[in-house]
Amino acid sequence: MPYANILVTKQDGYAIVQFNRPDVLNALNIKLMEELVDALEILDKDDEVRAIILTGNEKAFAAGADIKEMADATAIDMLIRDQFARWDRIRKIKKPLIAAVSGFTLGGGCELAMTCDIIIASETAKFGQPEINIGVMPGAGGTQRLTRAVGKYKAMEMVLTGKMISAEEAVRWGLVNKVVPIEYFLEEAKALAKEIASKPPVAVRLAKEAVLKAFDTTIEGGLEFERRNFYLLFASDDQKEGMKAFTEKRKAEWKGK
Ligand code: DAK
Repeated sequence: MPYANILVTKQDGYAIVQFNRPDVLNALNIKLMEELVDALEILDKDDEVRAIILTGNEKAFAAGADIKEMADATAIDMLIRDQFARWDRIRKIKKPLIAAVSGFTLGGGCELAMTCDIIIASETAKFGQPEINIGVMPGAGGTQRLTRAVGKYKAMEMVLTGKMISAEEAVRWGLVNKVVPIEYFLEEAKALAKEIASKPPVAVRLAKEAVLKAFDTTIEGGLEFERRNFYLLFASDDQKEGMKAFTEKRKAEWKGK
């Protein structure tokens, strides 16, 4: 896949998408976001890929949307360009997304990490929504996903002061799954991706969908949705195989059907 701003690799049943604008701390410009969404949609349909890791480098996951690119825009330019509309397509990706973050994870970078399903951080990761310092506010989920992750008071402090929090605070506040030494953050994410890739793909897909449903429904509606997905899995070959393998005391062989 010939991309200029990201690098895409595949191995062991998962893919890694690495942001590749190191000179500007992986600032997310229009081109990078176009490439990212394109790659994710292709990988989402690729049967060899059962989980996707998004990562940057040791210094930055991403320091936010590219400020220089939008600095002179008027509201009408923003409306007509509608460059941010493609961000919505990332939350429609059906395969599990794992963010492996290190260094600056700010603004749109933090929001992109929060769009993922699991976040693994290096000890050096710094999270923040600093948009307030440049006269704007979070626009890709920072006020919503951050609030659901860390609660109203901490989200309010981060959004209104723009201050960064450390990886250690982030894990304590429930914003990340795990913090590991810098040399292991990608390895840890790969191990997780490999483990998820070894699970029955249809069940993984419906389970992700049901967990995400919890963010936009009542408990009643969510439980109903969960139950339907649970029942639906009894139409899969993998459910028959999984339960048969259990009773026969052997390892299941998944077909992904
Ligand atoms: N945009 C463009 N360039 C950036 C950048 C950014 N966000 N962040 C860093 N850079 C560039 C710097 O300009 C510098 O480039 P040169 O000067 O060398 O050409 C290079 O990266 C290295 O940065 P620094 O020299 O500043 O490095 P330091 O270590 O001194 O400082 C820093 C690191 C991360 C603290 C600092 O660079 C910084 O404060 N960066 C800006 C962080 C920020 O404000 N991020 C939020 C941006 S607004 C939406 C979707 C998304 C968004 C909005 C709406 N919708 C779906 C509607 C997102 C908005 C944002 O993210």
